[in-house]
Amino acid sequence: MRFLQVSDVHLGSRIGLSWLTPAQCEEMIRCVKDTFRRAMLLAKERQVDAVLIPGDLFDDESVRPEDVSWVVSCIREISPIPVFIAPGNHDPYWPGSPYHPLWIARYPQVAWPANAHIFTAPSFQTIRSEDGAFSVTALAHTHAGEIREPLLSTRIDCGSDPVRILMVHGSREAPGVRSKDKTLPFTDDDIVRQSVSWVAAGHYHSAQTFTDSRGNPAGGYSGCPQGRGLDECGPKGALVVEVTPSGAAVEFCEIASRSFWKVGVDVTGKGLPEIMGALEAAAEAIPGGDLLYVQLSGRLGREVSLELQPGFMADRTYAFHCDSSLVAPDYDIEGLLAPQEAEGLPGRYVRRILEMKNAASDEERAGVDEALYLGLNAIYGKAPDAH
Ligand SMILES: [Mn+2]
Repeated sequence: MRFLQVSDVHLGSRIGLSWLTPAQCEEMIRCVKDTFRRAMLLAKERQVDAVLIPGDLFDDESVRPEDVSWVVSCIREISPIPVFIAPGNHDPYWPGSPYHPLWIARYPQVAWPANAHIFTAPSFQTIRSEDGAFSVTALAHTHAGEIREPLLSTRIDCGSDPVRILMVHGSREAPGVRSKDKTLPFTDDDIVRQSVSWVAAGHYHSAQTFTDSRGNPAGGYSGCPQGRGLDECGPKGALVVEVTPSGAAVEFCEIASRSFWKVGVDVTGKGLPEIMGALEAAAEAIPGGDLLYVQLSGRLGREVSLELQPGFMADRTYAFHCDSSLVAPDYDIEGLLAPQEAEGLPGRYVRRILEMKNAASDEERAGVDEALYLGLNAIYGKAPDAH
């Protein structure tokens, strides 16, 4: 059996990033919609037995009816492939939600197709496939608040079909995994306890897979399929999960229309041509048509101007921004030690600080260096973001 797993689309998100133009923000909102359709088309292309959506398909209940219609039409387009939706903490099932009969009554143009199976109960329920080959068990978040109870700490009844899928919109707690908006927490032991074929998890926006005690894939997050900002950088997509009697195999499929990338460049000791070379190399390393944000850091030579040509990188990226707010100016320390500088304030300051540095212990030296630059910044009236 083959499944496509996609979650955390957050359709209807507002995207307002200060480093993008309003038109680029609009385009990224469009990309979120496009990507959902790409996910559905991938499901059709890969001839999956079902699509699994473990939560946060919509960003919140203010989603526009036309956006819900879009989702509905994309799901109808892949009929009869069943699409299982478990509402998450962003799109909980309650009267304000686009899954609810009261909402649908207000917007009769939105009719969920027969192949959409939406979980609506706050406790785990199981839906069996028509042919009895597999079942999907899930619950619906019914409010935007967190679910504190570790509901997976006891074994959930997932029926006895040969292939059993459990969908959960919650926070995996494991060493090195940072939990945002912790809700419905579970551990890897909780996953193993369920004894199901695959746990389709949503809520985290980065793809990750977790394994059972023998190292076999037991479940995973697809992450969000389309990044919406710098906290959602890199390749984004969906999972194609193949379940066989010997276990599950997972494939991450990139489907994002445009990806965000954030790259750091240290300008210390570099001239403008070298800095531009580093920016070009950063753009070279990512697919054309993506969004690149470069964070410059380090000390910039006083003679170097960071003026980039208007439209620089416009042919290689969809959006490009070079952030120099962390760049500090560099100083000609040798020059300030020259005899002709000996009487001036900067010269006297540098000489005195370097005397202190020579007398300092190894641990103190970094602090003395910092004092050197802070003092020179003050003398020259330079803030770190003066460039
Ligand atoms: Mn969530």
